Amino acid sequence: MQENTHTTVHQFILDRQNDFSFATGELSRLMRDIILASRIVNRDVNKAGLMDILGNYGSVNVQGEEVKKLDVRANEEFINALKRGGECAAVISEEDEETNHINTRGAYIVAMDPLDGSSNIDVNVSIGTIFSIYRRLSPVGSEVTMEDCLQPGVNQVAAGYILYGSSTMLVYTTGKGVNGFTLDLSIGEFCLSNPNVMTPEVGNLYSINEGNYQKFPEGVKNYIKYCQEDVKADKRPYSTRYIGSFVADFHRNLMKGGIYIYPGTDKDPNGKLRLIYECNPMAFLVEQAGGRATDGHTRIMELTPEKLHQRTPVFIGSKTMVLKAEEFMQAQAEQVNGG
Ligand code: AHM
Ligand code: MG
Repeated sequence: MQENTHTTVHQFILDRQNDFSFATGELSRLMRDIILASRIVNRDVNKAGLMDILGNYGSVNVQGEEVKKLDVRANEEFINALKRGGECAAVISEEDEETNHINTRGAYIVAMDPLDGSSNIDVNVSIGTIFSIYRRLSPVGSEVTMEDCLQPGVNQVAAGYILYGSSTMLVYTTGKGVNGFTLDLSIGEFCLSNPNVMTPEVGNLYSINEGNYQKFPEGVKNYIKYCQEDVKADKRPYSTRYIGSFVADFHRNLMKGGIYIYPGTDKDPNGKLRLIYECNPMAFLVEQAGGRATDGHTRIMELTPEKLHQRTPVFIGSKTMVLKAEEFMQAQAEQVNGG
């Protein structure tokens, strides 16, 4: 029989335990809990059409059982795994308005979007889970405070995503580079497939919902024009690629080189994506892979959250491309201030 020589994610974490900011094994156990829940969610995602879990939350299936939307169910799976594990003090989730207080003896705060890309869930298009881990600021054993939950992204000790795509992948960082693992269904383990991921300095993909073009700030409109110009020397015009699932769009651009933008508009100056559990974890990952993430002016990870579900504009991806988009935003700001 052929020997399986793949490194599983658990082996990888054990080997790298000293890389963790806190080498006590707690963070490894927290990762173990997240990974377990992601495998359960992966199973549900793969069988979604057969499980009465597509569609709207609140309805009742033919057996008279309550039908749970897949994102609600994923939220429960992650929270249950984190409750069982004991290392997590509280969870901030896109699915819950308030913080979930889990265990006062836990040392970590987990922020997550259990299943991002909800518009794609029912139509079999890639979706993902995004997670971010902070060490709590208040003493272990006490109640978790709002200050624990509203930490800036620079305080993250780990972050990552699970992409439920043509294969299922886990990509994460603990601040020492980015590594990617592919779920091998035959053994039920994530195995190292993409060690030391670095994103290209520049790519030729731009990802933005251009249906909103009329509402975009001038700086973004001008950057899109720049992307579309015919300049062979720097691979322009770039190609548009937009799935509408942040994890899938981010992952493709991370691997191939590109920029993802969800800008603010006059009506929604903070855009759509959430700072704590969507933008900060991706910003941590992209920076660790050599890329850049800003709100058009300021580094995402230096923004101070004021509320749990705060939104922020986001420009994220290959460094040179994000810097160029910022130049256009800066030019717009100068024009406004000058005039
Ligand atoms: P969600 O958290 O409700 O799923 O919304 C986040 C999603 C992202 O995955 C995606 O990039 C974006 O919203 C797409 O929004 P739009 O349809 O406005 O382009
Ligand atoms: Mg989301």
